[in-house]
Order: sequence, then C-alpha cells, then structure tokens
Amino acid sequence: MDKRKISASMMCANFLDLRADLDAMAEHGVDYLHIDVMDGHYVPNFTLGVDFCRAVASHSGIPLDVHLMIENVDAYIPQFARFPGATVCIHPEVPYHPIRSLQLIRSLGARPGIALDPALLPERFRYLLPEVELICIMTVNPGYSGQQLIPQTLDKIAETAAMIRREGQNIELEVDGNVSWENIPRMAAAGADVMVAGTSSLFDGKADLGANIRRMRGLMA
Ligand code: S6P
Ligand code: MG
Repeated sequence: MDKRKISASMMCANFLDLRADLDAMAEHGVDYLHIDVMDGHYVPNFTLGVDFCRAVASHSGIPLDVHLMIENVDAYIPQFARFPGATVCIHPEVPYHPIRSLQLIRSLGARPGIALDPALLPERFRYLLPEVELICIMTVNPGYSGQQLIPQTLDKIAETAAMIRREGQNIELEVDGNVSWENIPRMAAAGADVMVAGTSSLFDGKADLGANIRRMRGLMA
C-alpha cells in the first residue's frame, strides 16, 4: 500500500446535490466511492442500487467500492462488476461457495473483496485470501449509518492485518463503520489502509467536504 485511502460512504452524501459532492470529492482526491447495497433481507434496510451506481459513474471517474449486503449474491454480482475499476465486496458467509462468487467477480473484470460482520473470526476466511484484493472489517453491525463502534473490532483489524502479512498477500484492509475523528487514528494504528467515511467524519455536516477530507488525511498519516 503506497498510501492510506478514503472511501466516501455514498449513502451519507447529499442526494439533493450529489453532483456538488462528487465534484468536491474528485477535487480533494477521494479514492473510492463506497456504495452500500442492501436488500431488506440480509440486513433490515434498503439503500443504494445499480441505477445509483450508473448515475454516479456517468459523472465521476472515482472507482466504485460496492458493498453487497444482500442474499443471493451470485444473481446480482454481474450488475455491479461491470463498472470500470470497481471493487465488489460480498459477505462470504452468505453464498454456499464463496470462492465461486469471488471468481465470478474477477471474471467480470472487477476486484473481488470480502466484508466481515463484526461477529466473524477473520481466520475462518483464510482460504479466501488468494481470491481477494480487499478485506472490509465491519466495525458496526451491517445495515445503518450513524452507529457506534463495536470496540472489540479494533483488535480484529490488527488480527486481520497480521493474517494478511503472514499469508504474504497484497490485500487492502478496509474499515467500515463509525470511522470518526476519534477512531481514525486507532484504526490506522491497527493497520487499516482504507477508511469508509460516513456521518462520523466526511459527512459530519460541521465543515465542507474539502476541509473534512484534509482533516481525515491528517489523522490517517
Ligand atoms: C453500514 C454500511 C456503512 C455505512 C457507514 C456510515 O451497513 O455498510 O458503509 O454507510 O458506516 O458511516 P458512519 O460514520 O455513519 O458509521
Ligand atoms: Mg458499507
């Protein structure tokens, strides 16, 4: 990893002025656009979908970081994997054969990733490492923005970083949930490379996006 990255949580963006948000993110060098896809089954909520991705990708060249919180992933992977440079993350306990799902993502030209629920042991997914380019450690329960950090997940970031090093893999380690001004330095110290930025930082509404991006970079260094 050459530098730590910011993945802007688009479910927290200003839908009434998305163009302005996207332009500010491009100007200030946001690395990924984090797209939370929920189906009301795997998680009790609905959020963004393919049409949203299409609209965003038609205006912005920032690569999509698609987080699928859905059942029946294999049926929907093709719709998301087609966006140029996209990462597509699945929750690996969902499909019967997660390696097949990850291979499907790669075969369609996207970067395969896995997102781990706070309760799951990273070591359980060790055999998936050769198949993935990103591991997303969820630090809140999947489903909603604006939640509080589950504290034991900080150890899990460090544990996963160590597992990646041990296996000698070139995998980005992402952290998703309550990435706040207070938590960013702890998450960075634990080994997170990519921070999903939502209501706790980038979209806290207290400063403009440019100022918040600069503040994040200062804390991530
Ligand atoms: C939650 C989702 C996340 C949230 C993000 C919001 O299920 O996967 O990506 O959008 O956590 O950020 P915050 O700062 O409100 O927790
Ligand atoms: Mg997410």
